[in-house]
Amino acid sequence: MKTPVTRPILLVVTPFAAEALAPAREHFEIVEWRALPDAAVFLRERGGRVVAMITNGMAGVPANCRDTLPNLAVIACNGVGYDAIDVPWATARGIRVSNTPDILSGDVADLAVLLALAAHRRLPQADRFVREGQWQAGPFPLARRFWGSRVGILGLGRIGRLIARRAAAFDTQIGYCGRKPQDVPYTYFGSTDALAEWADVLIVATPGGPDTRHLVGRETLRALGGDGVLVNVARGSVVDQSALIEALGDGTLGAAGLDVFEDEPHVPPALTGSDRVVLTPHIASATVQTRRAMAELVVENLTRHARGLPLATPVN
Ligand code: 8YV
Repeated sequence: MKTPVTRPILLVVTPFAAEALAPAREHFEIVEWRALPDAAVFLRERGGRVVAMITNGMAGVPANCRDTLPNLAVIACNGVGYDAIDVPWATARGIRVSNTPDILSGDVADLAVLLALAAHRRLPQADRFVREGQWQAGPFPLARRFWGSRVGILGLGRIGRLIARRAAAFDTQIGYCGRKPQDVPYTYFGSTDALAEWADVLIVATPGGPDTRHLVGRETLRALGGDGVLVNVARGSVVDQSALIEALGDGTLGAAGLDVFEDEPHVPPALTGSDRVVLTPHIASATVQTRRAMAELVVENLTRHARGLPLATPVN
C-alpha cells in the first residue's frame, strides 16, 4: 500500500506520556508544540496539516493557533476541566472537543480529603517540627479536629459527590451548593456564602471558567471564619487569591489546603511563607494509574475521530 505523501499532524501542546501515543501514530504524525524551534514557521509551513490537538484545561489552544490551523478538527483535552478551551469557538468551526471525565474523580476526591485532613491537623507543619528537631523543646501545638465537622462542598458534580462520600466516612455533616438541589441526603444551600456561613470546611469542586471566577471571595472567607478551612482542588480562578492571602494573614480565615492557584506554577510568597496553608502543585489527578487512564482516553478519542466514529467522551 502506498503511504500518503503528507500525513495529518497531531499537535501535542501540553506534556503527554510518549508511550501512550503509540496508537495515535498509526493515524497522525506527532509534533510536540514545545519542541518546535520556531512556532511561526511551523504554522506557516505545516499549519494546514494539523487536524488534531492534545492540550489541557489550563493551556487551551495557543493564541497563535486559533487562526492558523484551518483543518483542525479535534481537540482532546487531557483533563476533565476544559475552561481554557473556547468551546463555542471550536463548535462554530466544526471542531470536536473531548475531555477525560470520571476516571480522575476518585483521585481528586482523595486529594481533597487529604488536604482537608492535613490542613486541620497541620500535617506538613508537624512533619517539619520533627525534622527540625523542635520536638525536644516541647510538644507540637494542638491542632483542630476534622471528624464530626460540617463539610461544605461547592459544586456537587462527579468529583463533589465522591468528596461527599469520603468526607461522610469521617462522621461529618455534608452541605453543598450548586446550580440546583439534587436528590442526595445532604443539605442544600442556595449561595456560596450561605454554605460558607454554615460550614467548618469549604471544599471547592466546581468547574473553572468565567462563570465561577472569584466565586469564593472576601465575604465567603469571612463567613467561613477564623476557625474555618478552605480546600481548593478545582481551579485557582474560583478563589479570589488576594482576598485569600489577606484573610489568612489577618486571621479572618483559619487555614487552607490548596492544590490549584491563580497563576500556576507561580505561587506568591505570601502563600509559600504562610504557616496556615498546605500546598500541593496541582497534583489531584497525578497518580500513575489515573494519568495512564487519562492518556489512554485522550488517545482513544483521537483514534475514534480518525476512524470517523463518535468520540468516547465528547464535550460539544
Ligand atoms: C490535570 C485537571 O492536572 O482534569 C483537570 O481538569 O486539572 C488535572 O487533571 C491536567 O488536566 C493535566 O493535564
